[in-house]
Amino acid sequence: MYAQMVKSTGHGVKPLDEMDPQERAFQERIDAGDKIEPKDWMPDGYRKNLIRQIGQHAHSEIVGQLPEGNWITRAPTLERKAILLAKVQDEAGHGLYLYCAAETLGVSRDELTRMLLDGKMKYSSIFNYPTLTWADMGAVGWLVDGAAIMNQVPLQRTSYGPYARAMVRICKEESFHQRQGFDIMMKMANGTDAQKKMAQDALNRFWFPSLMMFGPSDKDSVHSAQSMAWRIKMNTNDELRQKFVDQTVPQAEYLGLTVPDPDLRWNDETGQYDFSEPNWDEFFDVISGNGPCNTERLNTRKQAWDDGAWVRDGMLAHAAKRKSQGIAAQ
Ligand code: FAQ
Repeated sequence: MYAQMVKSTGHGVKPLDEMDPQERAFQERIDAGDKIEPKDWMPDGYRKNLIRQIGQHAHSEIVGQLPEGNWITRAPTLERKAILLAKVQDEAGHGLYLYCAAETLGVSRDELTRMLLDGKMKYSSIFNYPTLTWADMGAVGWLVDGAAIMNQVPLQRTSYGPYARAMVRICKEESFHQRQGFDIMMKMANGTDAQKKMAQDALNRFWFPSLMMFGPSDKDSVHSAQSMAWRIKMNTNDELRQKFVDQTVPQAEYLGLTVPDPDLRWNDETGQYDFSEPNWDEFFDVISGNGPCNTERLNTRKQAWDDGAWVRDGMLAHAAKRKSQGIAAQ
Protein backbone atom coordinates (compact mmCIF):
# COMPACT_ATOMS: atom_id res chain seq x y z
CA MET A 1 0.00 0.00 0.00
CA TYR A 2 2.71 2.48 1.02
CA ALA A 3 4.78 1.77 -2.11
CA GLN A 4 1.85 2.78 -4.35
CA MET A 5 1.18 5.86 -2.25
CA VAL A 6 4.80 7.04 -2.54
CA LYS A 7 4.46 7.36 -6.31
CA SER A 8 1.74 9.94 -6.00
CA THR A 9 3.60 12.42 -3.75
CA GLY A 10 2.85 16.06 -4.52
CA HIS A 11 4.86 18.88 -2.96
CA GLY A 12 2.65 21.95 -3.34
CA VAL A 13 0.31 23.29 -0.67
CA LYS A 14 -3.22 23.59 -2.02
CA PRO A 15 -4.95 26.87 -1.10
CA LEU A 16 -8.08 26.49 1.06
CA ASP A 17 -10.42 27.75 -1.65
CA GLU A 18 -9.24 25.06 -4.10
CA MET A 19 -9.97 22.22 -1.68
CA ASP A 20 -13.05 20.04 -1.90
CA PRO A 21 -15.39 20.36 1.12
CA GLN A 22 -14.00 17.26 2.88
CA GLU A 23 -10.38 18.39 2.53
CA ARG A 24 -11.31 21.89 3.61
CA ALA A 25 -13.08 20.64 6.73
CA PHE A 26 -10.00 18.54 7.49
CA GLN A 27 -7.66 21.52 7.09
CA GLU A 28 -9.92 23.62 9.32
CA ARG A 29 -9.71 20.96 12.04
CA ILE A 30 -5.91 21.05 11.78
CA ASP A 31 -5.88 24.85 11.89
CA ALA A 32 -8.07 24.77 15.00
CA GLY A 33 -5.50 22.51 16.72
CA ASP A 34 -7.69 19.36 16.71
CA LYS A 35 -5.98 16.00 16.90
CA ILE A 36 -6.60 13.64 13.98
CA GLU A 37 -7.23 10.06 15.10
CA PRO A 38 -6.75 6.81 13.11
CA LYS A 39 -10.40 6.30 12.15
CA ASP A 40 -10.93 9.91 11.05
CA TRP A 41 -11.06 10.74 7.36
CA MET A 42 -7.72 12.15 6.12
CA PRO A 43 -6.36 13.08 2.68
CA ASP A 44 -4.16 10.42 1.07
CA GLY A 45 -1.25 12.86 1.03
CA TYR A 46 -1.53 13.42 4.79
CA ARG A 47 -1.53 9.67 5.45
CA LYS A 48 1.34 9.07 3.06
CA ASN A 49 3.48 11.88 4.43
CA LEU A 50 2.91 10.74 8.00
CA ILE A 51 3.80 7.14 7.16
CA ARG A 52 6.98 8.41 5.53
CA GLN A 53 8.00 10.59 8.47
CA ILE A 54 6.95 8.26 11.29
CA GLY A 55 8.36 5.21 9.48
CA GLN A 56 11.71 6.92 8.90
CA HIS A 57 11.72 8.13 12.47
CA ALA A 58 11.10 4.55 13.69
CA HIS A 59 13.88 3.20 11.48
CA SER A 60 16.21 5.89 12.87
CA GLU A 61 15.53 4.79 16.44
CA ILE A 62 16.22 1.15 15.57
CA VAL A 63 19.31 1.74 13.41
CA GLY A 64 20.36 4.35 15.99
CA GLN A 65 21.02 1.55 18.47
CA LEU A 66 23.97 0.33 16.41
CA PRO A 67 26.59 3.08 16.91
CA GLU A 68 26.13 2.96 20.70
CA GLY A 69 25.56 -0.80 20.86
CA ASN A 70 29.11 -0.97 19.53
CA TRP A 71 30.39 0.33 22.89
CA ILE A 72 28.34 -1.64 25.43
CA THR A 73 30.99 -4.32 25.85
CA ARG A 74 33.72 -1.68 26.13
CA ALA A 75 32.10 0.77 28.56
CA PRO A 76 34.77 1.88 31.07
CA THR A 77 32.82 0.98 34.25
CA LEU A 78 29.94 -1.27 35.27
CA GLU A 79 27.82 1.81 35.96
CA ARG A 80 28.48 3.30 32.52
CA LYS A 81 27.70 -0.08 30.95
CA ALA A 82 24.36 -0.32 32.77
CA ILE A 83 23.44 3.23 31.77
CA LEU A 84 24.39 2.74 28.13
CA LEU A 85 22.52 -0.56 28.00
CA ALA A 86 19.39 1.12 29.36
CA LYS A 87 19.69 3.96 26.85
CA VAL A 88 20.06 1.61 23.89
CA GLN A 89 17.07 -0.40 25.09
CA ASP A 90 15.07 2.86 25.31
CA GLU A 91 15.84 3.50 21.63
CA ALA A 92 14.41 0.08 20.75
CA GLY A 93 11.27 1.03 22.69
CA HIS A 94 11.00 4.32 20.78
CA GLY A 95 11.20 2.41 17.51
CA LEU A 96 8.37 0.15 18.66
CA TYR A 97 6.04 3.00 19.72
CA LEU A 98 6.68 4.65 16.38
CA TYR A 99 6.07 1.49 14.32
CA CYS A 100 2.80 1.08 16.25
CA ALA A 101 1.85 4.70 15.49
CA ALA A 102 2.59 4.07 11.79
CA GLU A 103 0.51 0.88 11.87
CA THR A 104 -2.55 2.90 12.85
CA LEU A 105 -2.25 4.48 9.38
CA GLY A 106 -2.64 1.13 7.61
CA VAL A 107 0.93 0.04 6.98
CA SER A 108 2.45 -2.97 8.69
CA ARG A 109 5.76 -3.00 10.49
CA ASP A 110 6.94 -5.80 8.19
CA GLU A 111 6.13 -3.66 5.17
CA LEU A 112 8.04 -0.69 6.60
CA THR A 113 11.02 -2.87 7.44
CA ARG A 114 11.03 -4.35 3.95
CA MET A 115 11.06 -0.82 2.48
CA LEU A 116 14.03 0.07 4.70
CA LEU A 117 15.97 -3.04 3.73
CA ASP A 118 15.18 -2.47 0.04
CA GLY A 119 16.55 1.09 0.29
CA LYS A 120 13.11 2.65 -0.34
CA MET A 121 12.90 4.34 3.05
CA LYS A 122 15.55 6.34 4.84
CA TYR A 123 16.80 6.63 8.41
CA SER A 124 18.63 9.53 9.98
CA SER A 125 21.92 10.45 8.30
CA ILE A 126 23.68 10.69 11.66
CA PHE A 127 23.72 6.94 12.19
CA ASN A 128 25.92 6.45 9.14
CA TYR A 129 28.92 7.85 11.01
CA PRO A 130 31.20 5.57 13.05
CA THR A 131 31.68 5.75 16.84
CA LEU A 132 35.44 5.50 17.23
CA THR A 133 36.14 6.19 20.91
CA TRP A 134 34.34 6.18 24.26
CA ALA A 135 34.06 9.97 24.02
CA ASP A 136 31.75 9.40 21.04
CA MET A 137 29.21 7.96 23.51
CA GLY A 138 29.29 11.35 25.21
CA ALA A 139 29.00 13.23 21.91
CA VAL A 140 26.12 11.05 20.68
CA GLY A 141 24.15 11.53 23.90
CA TRP A 142 24.90 15.25 24.17
CA LEU A 143 24.63 16.26 20.51
CA VAL A 144 22.59 13.58 18.74
CA ASP A 145 20.00 13.16 21.48
CA GLY A 146 20.14 16.94 22.00
CA ALA A 147 19.26 17.49 18.33
CA ALA A 148 16.62 14.76 18.49
CA ILE A 149 14.94 16.49 21.46
CA MET A 150 15.04 19.88 19.76
CA ASN A 151 13.20 18.32 16.83
CA GLN A 152 10.83 16.13 18.84
CA VAL A 153 9.58 18.40 21.62
CA PRO A 154 7.48 20.40 19.12
CA LEU A 155 6.23 17.11 17.64
CA GLN A 156 4.39 16.45 20.91
CA ARG A 157 1.91 18.98 19.47
CA THR A 158 1.78 17.42 16.01
CA SER A 159 -1.71 16.96 14.53
CA TYR A 160 -1.76 13.15 14.43
CA GLY A 161 -2.85 11.88 17.87
CA PRO A 162 -0.90 8.58 18.06
CA TYR A 163 2.33 10.28 16.89
CA ALA A 164 1.93 13.20 19.31
CA ARG A 165 1.28 10.85 22.24
CA ALA A 166 4.26 8.61 21.38
CA MET A 167 6.43 11.73 21.38
CA VAL A 168 5.57 12.61 24.98
CA ARG A 169 7.20 9.53 26.41
CA ILE A 170 10.03 9.53 23.88
CA CYS A 171 10.97 13.11 24.78
CA LYS A 172 11.11 12.29 28.50
CA GLU A 173 13.52 9.45 27.79
CA GLU A 174 15.58 11.48 25.31
CA SER A 175 16.15 14.10 28.01
CA PHE A 176 17.74 11.49 30.23
CA HIS A 177 19.85 10.35 27.27
CA GLN A 178 21.05 13.86 26.59
CA ARG A 179 22.02 14.38 30.24
CA GLN A 180 23.96 11.12 30.36
CA GLY A 181 25.86 12.15 27.22
CA PHE A 182 26.70 15.53 28.69
CA ASP A 183 27.82 13.80 31.88
CA ILE A 184 30.27 11.64 29.91
CA MET A 185 31.55 14.77 28.13
CA MET A 186 32.05 16.54 31.49
CA LYS A 187 34.07 13.63 32.85
CA MET A 188 36.22 13.49 29.71
CA ALA A 189 36.62 17.24 29.34
CA ASN A 190 37.72 17.55 32.98
CA GLY A 191 39.89 14.45 32.88
CA THR A 192 43.47 13.89 31.72
CA ASP A 193 44.87 15.71 28.68
CA ALA A 194 44.33 12.58 26.63
CA GLN A 195 40.67 12.37 27.71
CA LYS A 196 40.08 16.03 26.96
CA LYS A 197 41.60 15.50 23.53
CA MET A 198 39.23 12.60 22.91
CA ALA A 199 36.25 14.75 23.93
CA GLN A 200 37.35 17.53 21.55
CA ASP A 201 37.90 15.03 18.75
CA ALA A 202 34.40 13.60 19.27
CA LEU A 203 32.90 17.11 19.14
CA ASN A 204 34.92 17.83 15.97
CA ARG A 205 33.53 14.76 14.23
CA PHE A 206 29.91 14.97 15.44
CA TRP A 207 29.22 18.71 15.23
CA PHE A 208 28.33 19.09 11.57
CA PRO A 209 26.66 15.68 11.19
CA SER A 210 24.44 16.70 14.16
CA LEU A 211 23.47 19.92 12.38
CA MET A 212 22.54 17.81 9.34
CA MET A 213 20.00 15.86 11.41
CA PHE A 214 17.55 18.75 10.99
CA GLY A 215 17.40 18.11 7.25
CA PRO A 216 18.42 20.22 4.26
CA SER A 217 18.23 24.00 4.36
CA ASP A 218 14.69 25.33 4.02
CA LYS A 219 15.11 26.20 0.36
CA ASP A 220 15.89 22.53 -0.41
CA SER A 221 13.30 20.99 1.90
CA VAL A 222 10.77 19.12 -0.23
CA HIS A 223 8.20 18.37 2.45
CA SER A 224 8.32 21.28 4.91
CA ALA A 225 5.64 23.51 3.39
CA GLN A 226 2.92 20.86 3.21
CA SER A 227 4.02 19.14 6.42
CA MET A 228 3.79 22.43 8.30
CA ALA A 229 0.37 23.23 6.80
CA TRP A 230 -0.79 19.84 8.13
CA ARG A 231 1.08 20.29 11.43
CA ILE A 232 3.03 17.10 10.77
CA LYS A 233 6.06 19.34 11.32
CA MET A 234 5.84 22.34 13.61
CA ASN A 235 9.02 24.20 12.59
CA THR A 236 11.23 24.47 9.56
CA ASN A 237 14.57 22.67 9.41
CA ASP A 238 16.56 25.91 9.64
CA GLU A 239 14.57 27.22 12.62
CA LEU A 240 15.35 24.11 14.66
CA ARG A 241 18.99 24.01 13.55
CA GLN A 242 19.42 27.60 14.74
CA LYS A 243 17.79 26.82 18.10
CA PHE A 244 20.08 23.84 18.52
CA VAL A 245 23.20 25.90 17.83
CA ASP A 246 22.04 28.64 20.22
CA GLN A 247 21.43 26.10 22.96
CA THR A 248 24.52 23.97 22.44
CA VAL A 249 27.34 26.49 21.98
CA PRO A 250 27.19 27.70 25.63
CA GLN A 251 27.25 24.05 26.72
CA ALA A 252 30.44 23.49 24.69
CA GLU A 253 31.93 26.60 26.34
CA TYR A 254 31.00 25.24 29.77
CA LEU A 255 32.85 22.03 28.88
CA GLY A 256 35.89 24.07 27.80
CA LEU A 257 35.65 22.60 24.29
CA THR A 258 35.78 24.42 20.95
CA VAL A 259 33.00 24.13 18.39
CA PRO A 260 34.81 23.28 15.13
CA ASP A 261 33.46 26.23 13.15
CA PRO A 262 35.75 29.23 12.52
CA ASP A 263 32.74 31.33 11.46
CA LEU A 264 30.76 30.74 14.63
CA ARG A 265 30.06 34.01 16.42
CA TRP A 266 27.36 35.65 18.49
CA ASN A 267 25.35 38.20 16.53
CA ASP A 268 24.10 41.04 18.76
CA GLU A 269 21.62 42.22 16.15
CA THR A 270 19.83 38.91 15.65
CA GLY A 271 20.37 37.70 19.22
CA GLN A 272 21.52 34.37 17.75
CA TYR A 273 24.74 32.68 16.70
CA ASP A 274 25.95 32.97 13.10
CA PHE A 275 27.40 29.66 12.00
CA SER A 276 28.66 27.82 8.89
CA GLU A 277 26.36 25.71 6.78
CA PRO A 278 27.10 22.00 6.95
CA ASN A 279 28.59 20.44 3.83
CA TRP A 280 25.36 19.72 1.96
CA ASP A 281 27.10 17.62 -0.70
CA GLU A 282 28.21 15.30 2.08
CA PHE A 283 24.65 15.23 3.50
CA PHE A 284 23.06 14.28 0.18
CA ASP A 285 25.76 11.71 -0.39
CA VAL A 286 25.07 10.13 3.01
CA ILE A 287 21.30 10.03 2.53
CA SER A 288 21.81 8.50 -0.91
CA GLY A 289 23.52 5.53 0.72
CA ASN A 290 27.16 6.57 0.41
CA GLY A 291 28.04 7.53 3.98
CA PRO A 292 30.91 5.87 5.88
CA CYS A 293 28.68 3.22 7.51
CA ASN A 294 25.54 2.93 5.32
CA THR A 295 26.37 -0.52 3.98
CA GLU A 296 27.40 -1.83 7.40
CA ARG A 297 24.23 -0.50 9.08
CA LEU A 298 21.86 -1.93 6.49
CA ASN A 299 23.66 -5.28 6.43
CA THR A 300 23.38 -5.47 10.23
CA ARG A 301 19.64 -4.70 10.08
CA LYS A 302 19.17 -7.30 7.36
CA GLN A 303 21.06 -9.91 9.35
CA ALA A 304 18.93 -9.17 12.44
CA TRP A 305 15.75 -9.40 10.36
CA ASP A 306 16.80 -12.73 8.81
CA ASP A 307 17.97 -14.13 12.17
CA GLY A 308 14.61 -13.21 13.72
CA ALA A 309 12.52 -14.96 11.03
CA TRP A 310 12.05 -18.12 13.11
CA VAL A 311 10.68 -16.07 16.04
CA ARG A 312 8.18 -14.24 13.82
CA ASP A 313 7.14 -17.50 12.14
CA GLY A 314 6.71 -19.19 15.51
CA MET A 315 4.62 -16.32 16.89
CA LEU A 316 2.40 -16.27 13.80
CA ALA A 317 1.90 -20.06 13.90
CA HIS A 318 1.04 -19.82 17.61
CA ALA A 319 -1.45 -16.97 16.99
CA ALA A 320 -3.05 -18.87 14.09
CA LYS A 321 -3.44 -21.98 16.24
CA ARG A 322 -5.07 -20.04 19.07
CA LYS A 323 -7.36 -18.32 16.58
CA SER A 324 -8.43 -21.69 15.12
CA GLN A 325 -9.19 -22.81 18.69
CA GLY A 326 -11.28 -19.67 19.21
CA ILE A 327 -8.88 -18.21 21.82
CA ALA A 328 -8.44 -14.43 21.64
CA ALA A 329 -4.91 -13.12 21.00
CA GLN A 330 -3.16 -11.75 24.08
N1 FAQ B 1 18.65 11.97 7.46
O1 FAQ B 1 11.86 17.72 2.81
P1 FAQ B 1 12.81 17.41 3.91
C1 FAQ B 1 17.10 10.07 17.03
C2 FAQ B 1 15.44 13.47 3.79
S1 FAQ B 1 15.76 10.15 16.00
C3 FAQ B 1 18.15 11.27 6.44
O2 FAQ B 1 13.29 18.54 4.74
P2 FAQ B 1 11.27 16.33 6.11
C4 FAQ B 1 16.94 9.34 18.33
C5 FAQ B 1 13.93 13.47 3.92
O3 FAQ B 1 13.48 12.25 4.48
C6 FAQ B 1 16.35 10.99 14.55
N2 FAQ B 1 17.28 11.79 5.55
O4 FAQ B 1 12.22 16.24 4.83
C7 FAQ B 1 18.19 8.70 18.68
C8 FAQ B 1 13.52 13.70 2.50
O5 FAQ B 1 13.65 12.50 1.74
P3 FAQ B 1 12.34 11.56 1.37
C9 FAQ B 1 15.32 11.01 13.51
C10 FAQ B 1 16.89 13.07 5.73
O6 FAQ B 1 10.82 14.96 6.39
C11 FAQ B 1 19.23 9.41 19.26
C12 FAQ B 1 14.59 14.63 1.98
O7 FAQ B 1 15.71 14.45 2.80
N3 FAQ B 1 14.30 11.97 13.84
O8 FAQ B 1 18.07 10.59 16.66
C13 FAQ B 1 17.36 13.85 6.80
O9 FAQ B 1 10.27 17.40 5.95
C14 FAQ B 1 20.43 8.77 19.60
C15 FAQ B 1 14.15 16.10 1.98
O10 FAQ B 1 14.09 16.64 3.32
C16 FAQ B 1 13.17 12.08 13.13
O11 FAQ B 1 12.95 11.33 12.20
C17 FAQ B 1 18.28 13.26 7.69
N4 FAQ B 1 18.81 13.92 8.72
O12 FAQ B 1 12.27 16.82 7.28
C18 FAQ B 1 18.34 7.32 18.48
C19 FAQ B 1 12.19 13.13 13.59
N5 FAQ B 1 16.80 15.08 6.70
O13 FAQ B 1 11.73 11.13 2.69
C20 FAQ B 1 19.54 6.69 18.84
C21 FAQ B 1 10.97 13.24 12.70
C22 FAQ B 1 16.01 15.06 5.61
O14 FAQ B 1 11.40 12.42 0.56
C23 FAQ B 1 20.58 7.42 19.40
N6 FAQ B 1 11.30 13.67 11.39
N7 FAQ B 1 16.10 13.86 5.03
O15 FAQ B 1 12.93 10.42 0.62
C24 FAQ B 1 11.39 14.99 11.01
O16 FAQ B 1 11.22 15.89 11.81
C25 FAQ B 1 11.68 15.27 9.57
O17 FAQ B 1 11.42 14.10 8.83
C26 FAQ B 1 13.13 15.79 9.29
C27 FAQ B 1 13.30 15.97 7.76
C28 FAQ B 1 13.36 17.11 9.97
C29 FAQ B 1 14.17 14.76 9.75
